[in-house]
Amino acid sequence: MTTARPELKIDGLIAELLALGQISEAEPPVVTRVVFGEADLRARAFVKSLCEASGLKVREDAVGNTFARWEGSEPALAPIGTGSHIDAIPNAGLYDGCVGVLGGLEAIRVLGKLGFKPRRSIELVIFTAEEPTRFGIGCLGSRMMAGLLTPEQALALRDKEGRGLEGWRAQAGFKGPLNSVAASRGRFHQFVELHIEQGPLLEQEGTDVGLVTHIAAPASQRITIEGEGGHAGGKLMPGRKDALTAAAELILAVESAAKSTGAVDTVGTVGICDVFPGAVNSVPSRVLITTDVRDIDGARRDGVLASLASAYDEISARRGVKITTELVNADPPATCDPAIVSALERSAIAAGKTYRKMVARAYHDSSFVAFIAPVAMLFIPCRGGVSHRPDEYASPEWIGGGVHVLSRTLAELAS
Ligand code: HGY
Ligand code: MN
Ligand code: MN
Repeated sequence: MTTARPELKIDGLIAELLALGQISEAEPPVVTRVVFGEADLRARAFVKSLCEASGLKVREDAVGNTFARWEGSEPALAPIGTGSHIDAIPNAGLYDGCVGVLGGLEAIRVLGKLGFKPRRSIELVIFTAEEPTRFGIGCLGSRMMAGLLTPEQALALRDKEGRGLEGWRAQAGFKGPLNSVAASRGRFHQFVELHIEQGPLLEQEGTDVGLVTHIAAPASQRITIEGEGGHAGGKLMPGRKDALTAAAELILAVESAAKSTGAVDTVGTVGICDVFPGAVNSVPSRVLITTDVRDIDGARRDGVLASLASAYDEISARRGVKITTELVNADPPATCDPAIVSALERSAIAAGKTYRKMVARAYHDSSFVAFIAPVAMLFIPCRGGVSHRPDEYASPEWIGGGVHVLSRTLAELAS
């Protein structure tokens, strides 16, 4: 593999990222792209056209996971995988996931220009629904590939309007039996995901890239609180069973339980709070909240969930409200493969990039690919550590550094 490398010109990549960012359900620069929605389908078509224009063979599976393959000289060997997602939560930015997909494509194009010929095929993957927005569970496509979500479980998923996966995927044009999505161990020989850090460390330290060693363990719940409701004027305070003030105690319990472990790696968030009937002069009778509790230590995270369960029981008894919890997912932390992390380290050194080992606090598709292949992640800085906001930003220099290290790593792994 020649070490000389044309100064990585990634103007094309930046233009592609900006163009992809314009494909949104919201007014740019706000990016909202919920799986199987019109913007998601346009974004998929755009990225697929870039892959085909780069000579990659594109295919999609029954749930829309998309594979763009650069055939190697030994096509029977398990491929090297890279990629991420292009769906985006409401009010998001244009770099989360997309840097890993378009940056992965650019890394492949750079290798092609250098005359590299892969022995193992290289597959760029766009995973379906990394974000939980539509169906409430994250990493739908990679989770199904890993066999951690069965077709039956997937078909039982519903969106807020009660519409299921079957209708959405059919409308998006994805056919075929869902049991064809699950892949066996060894589907990829190795898998590397490029992603923005979604945290402040790399920028604060002025470090070019992060080599991820562990990916945090996410758990999410849907919790319904049912009280009595009633007239805001006529229903006196004594004996009220207000679902929203009870929910407020649950929300604060999530915050204090996450803080109480004393470990900075434990985080707890309530991101959704739907109030019924939602009238100014009606005592809330029902509230739905979602909790998201994470830690890089799975047992510590589970300890938080257990302590919250008893807090909910206490609130329910004291306030006379019914609290129903539904566990959506409780995934283990993922460990990155040391051999791939070492390859990333060699590439960073060869590319003259500073690096540090670190944990991933967001979850990623690699968390689930880890069940069917050795994985590792390569982080680049993002401004202020900001993500899941329209002002999310990664500079061309940061992106170029990530693509440079990724391209060297793919070349090493695919040789
Ligand atoms: O929530 C996450 O960690 C990811 O961005 N979906
Ligand atoms: Mn995200
Ligand atoms: Mn992401």
